[in-house]
Amino acid sequence: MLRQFEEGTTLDRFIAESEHLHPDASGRFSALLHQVSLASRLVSARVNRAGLAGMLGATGDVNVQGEFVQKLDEYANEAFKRALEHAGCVGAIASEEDEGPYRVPERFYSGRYIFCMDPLDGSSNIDVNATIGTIFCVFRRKSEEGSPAQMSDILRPGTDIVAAGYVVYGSGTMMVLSSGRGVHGFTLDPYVGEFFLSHPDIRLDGEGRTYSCNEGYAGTWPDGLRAWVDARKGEGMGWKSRYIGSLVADFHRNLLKGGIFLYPGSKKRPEGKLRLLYEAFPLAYLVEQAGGAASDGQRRILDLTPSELHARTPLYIGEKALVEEIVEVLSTRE
Ligand code: P6P
Repeated sequence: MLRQFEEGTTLDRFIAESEHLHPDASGRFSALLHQVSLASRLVSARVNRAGLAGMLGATGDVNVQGEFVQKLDEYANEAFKRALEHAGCVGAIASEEDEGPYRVPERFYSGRYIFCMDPLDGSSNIDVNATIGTIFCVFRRKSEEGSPAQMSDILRPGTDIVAAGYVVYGSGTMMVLSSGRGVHGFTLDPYVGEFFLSHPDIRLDGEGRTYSCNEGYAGTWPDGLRAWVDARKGEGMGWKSRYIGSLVADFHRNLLKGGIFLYPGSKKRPEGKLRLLYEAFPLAYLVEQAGGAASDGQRRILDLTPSELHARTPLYIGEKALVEEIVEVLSTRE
């Protein structure tokens, strides 16, 4: 579909053309994407002024994760919830920042979609001006729209995802999105306030030679994984190590340039650190749409179902052949 588009197509046009592909479309999904675009532009403007607007630093609160809430975390969480709740398209929003699901208030229509998000991933990097981002995925609810959304609408297998994306707030702001027909990147022109198609049909070509992991924890990894990473450091192996410590930034680099991102579990924390519902799921959906793979070390990420809203998972994601190599290594570890 997008091949008809010259680069420079707007996100709005992409949304409209996507809707035309679904004859029975009600426009609710388009409304959801428009509101995500609005919230992303609000957060982008705030992130880019954070230093000046006194938005750096912590609020003094601690969130459900036990992490210090950064002012921008809170702002982003509110921006996406306010933008979505009245649009008649979502029934509930599951957010990293909230203990439980945010059900749409009764004064608004409880729509047909469930929106799961990490509103501002990587926020521990805010004060050092490192790239951060919003990560999200969308389910179509199983319960009757118009009624209060249920937990069973939210705790679903990743294979039920109907769309996913992220917004990376870096040197520029870019939204990377898929609703099942490939992965497409839209770059924000802050002077126009519009996202323009800059990266149509992003594909992983299997040539990546970058591994991305926090080697400070190598002592806690499964032995086989440590050996795999060490083997890539050999003279003339042609591998690079890149790790920003912001999942959305590390993933975005690997999606555009190839490679693999590794966040293993450890003996102390076998489930790892990253969240399944609103970090691993969205990126796994995107990477598979781009021809890559995502595993928890044994199982395909999208085949998993979260046991609770903030369930964690180990994450190995990127070039398909590299993920398969890692899974093989981990399956034969002593
Ligand atoms: P570590 C950021 O805090 C985050 O949640 C992800 O964005 C990132 O990939 C990970 O944690 C970094 O964790 O343990 O390497 O600092």
